Amino acid sequence: MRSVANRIARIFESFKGDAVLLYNTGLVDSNFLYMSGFTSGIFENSTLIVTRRGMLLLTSELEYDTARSQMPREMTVEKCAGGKQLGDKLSAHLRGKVVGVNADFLPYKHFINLKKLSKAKGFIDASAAFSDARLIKDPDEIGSIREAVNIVKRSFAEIDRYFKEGITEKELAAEFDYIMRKHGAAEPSFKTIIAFGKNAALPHHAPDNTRLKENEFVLIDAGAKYKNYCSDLTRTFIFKPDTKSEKYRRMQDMIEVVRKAQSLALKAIRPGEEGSDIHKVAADYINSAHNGIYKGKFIHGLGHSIGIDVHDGARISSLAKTKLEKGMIFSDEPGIYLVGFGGVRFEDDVLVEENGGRFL
Ligand SMILES: [Mn+2]
Repeated sequence: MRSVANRIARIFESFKGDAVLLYNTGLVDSNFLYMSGFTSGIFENSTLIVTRRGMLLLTSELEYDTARSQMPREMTVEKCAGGKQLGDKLSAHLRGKVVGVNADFLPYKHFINLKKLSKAKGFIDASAAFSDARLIKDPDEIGSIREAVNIVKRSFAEIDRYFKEGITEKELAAEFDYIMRKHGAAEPSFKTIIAFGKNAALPHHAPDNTRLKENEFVLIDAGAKYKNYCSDLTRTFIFKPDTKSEKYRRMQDMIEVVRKAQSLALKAIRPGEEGSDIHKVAADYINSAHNGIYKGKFIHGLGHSIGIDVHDGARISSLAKTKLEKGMIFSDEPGIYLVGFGGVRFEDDVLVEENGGRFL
């Protein structure tokens, strides 16, 4: 469990306060998962106090044993019923201190309550210290994301047996989610996108009752969660291609151009590169292909960092400034979208290594 000690050290390299207070509401703060490493339990309304010396978890009796069975060496667990008891424990540890909170997550109402209970000297936003630390993955995290990627790849390899005329996008999405779970996913890392035909021109299309027809795109954008970590991959298939049709030739060409853009971007990735330059490699290729017939049809950023959250803090786009470093994991997902016709996207997750990028 050395990784937990490293995480504490990394947080306090940039965060200059005395302690960080992470409070789960009905939802779980992903920084709570990052620090605890817990993969079982719900831990709603639980409180984690992180200091340079270690962590104190205050949780209900309900989850005390679940916490004890998973706690890293750096953690102490105490039962806490909330209310006055929470106030007593918080003020015992935080009175007069400078305390960090995760402003990306903690709702204002809860913040006001914690402020009153803790009697801290002051509060500062510690969210950047966490998002910066989380950008660089340690070997445990890389292993979990690699498995989350493999679950989706194995699912892509099986899903085509469900491609049949008349199946709806919703039905295919249900099959895909079931297959991912059979392969070990704790859950999908986001709502699976399935888009047939023209719907594939909408990057965030929600599966509906559209039915599959011959010689049409099947775009699947899906991710799995494994030990709290996400993957995010996209494949575009053509169902029962009519290889002599003009439509097929157009669809196939879009696939080839996107595939090539994706691999050119991958080859450009290495530590020290600027993310927006990597985006430009893919965008320039798509915009100039066949004298510009797809110019302006790649309508989103090339990628985003992936971790406990599927969009884990940083982006690769024409606008974002993100200096690539060893240990970062980003999606590489160019696309071409022709409204009224259809769209193509391919997405893989790239680990930035010493010598360049590598698909997980
Ligand atoms: Mn993505």
